[in-house]
Amino acid sequence: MLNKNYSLILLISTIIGISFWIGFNVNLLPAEASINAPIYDELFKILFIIGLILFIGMSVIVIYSLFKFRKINGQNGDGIALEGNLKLEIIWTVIPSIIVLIVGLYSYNIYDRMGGMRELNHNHGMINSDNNSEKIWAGISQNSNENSGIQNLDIEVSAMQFAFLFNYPKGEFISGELHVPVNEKISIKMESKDVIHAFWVPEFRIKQDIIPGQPTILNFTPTKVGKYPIICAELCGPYHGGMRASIIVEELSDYENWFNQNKKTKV
Ligand SMILES: [Cu+2]
Repeated sequence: MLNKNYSLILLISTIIGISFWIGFNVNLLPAEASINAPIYDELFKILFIIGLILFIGMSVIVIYSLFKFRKINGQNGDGIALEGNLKLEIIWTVIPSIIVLIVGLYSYNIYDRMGGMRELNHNHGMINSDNNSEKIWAGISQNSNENSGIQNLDIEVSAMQFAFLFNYPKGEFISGELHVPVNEKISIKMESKDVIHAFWVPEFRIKQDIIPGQPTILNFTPTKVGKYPIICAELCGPYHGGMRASIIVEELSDYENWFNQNKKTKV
């Protein structure tokens, strides 16, 4: 009996060990290109490991049962039916409850660290004083209380069937590509011209709905120079699948060059 218990503990520890190893060494996610990405990936790893423990554990039980409980020659039934097993029922209620509770609290902590619980405000008031009183409905606010030191960084996103347009009010121009400098706090204000869309950058691990009549904001800090896809993540019509744009993260000097080339010269 003692031996059986030891091998069971050994088996469970091996499964947990393998799951942790895979969880920390197999990366299924795209590049981490914003401050939010590593925070989000922490949660993903934990969920992935829990999933792996369950998957490997169940597979082992199924394969074991296939051999252990095979029909023996001459056997004509399933044997005496089992009824109730209080110990087992307590175990399979308590353990999942604890896991779900921990995942819930941990997800809250991750959302908080990503800025989800912070008060929203937006610095677009400088362009149009009316904006100060405008109600912002929702968004992730990573850096609401701090201002980026960079000028010309106000960006307004318009979403429509089936495109994103990026308005740079300080330069009075509209772009089809979103350009932002690396390692700067970016705050975008988003509005929809028609139906609900969503602004999703997988490499940044952020997604925010864009809702007609209710401006939303999204704050993020890109950490890696490169070109990443912006994908509409809300089924918005027949060409929803083609509703994509690009975000180009570049060094500050490159961003300023691009901005200066595009801005309308003031008379
Ligand atoms: Cu869309």
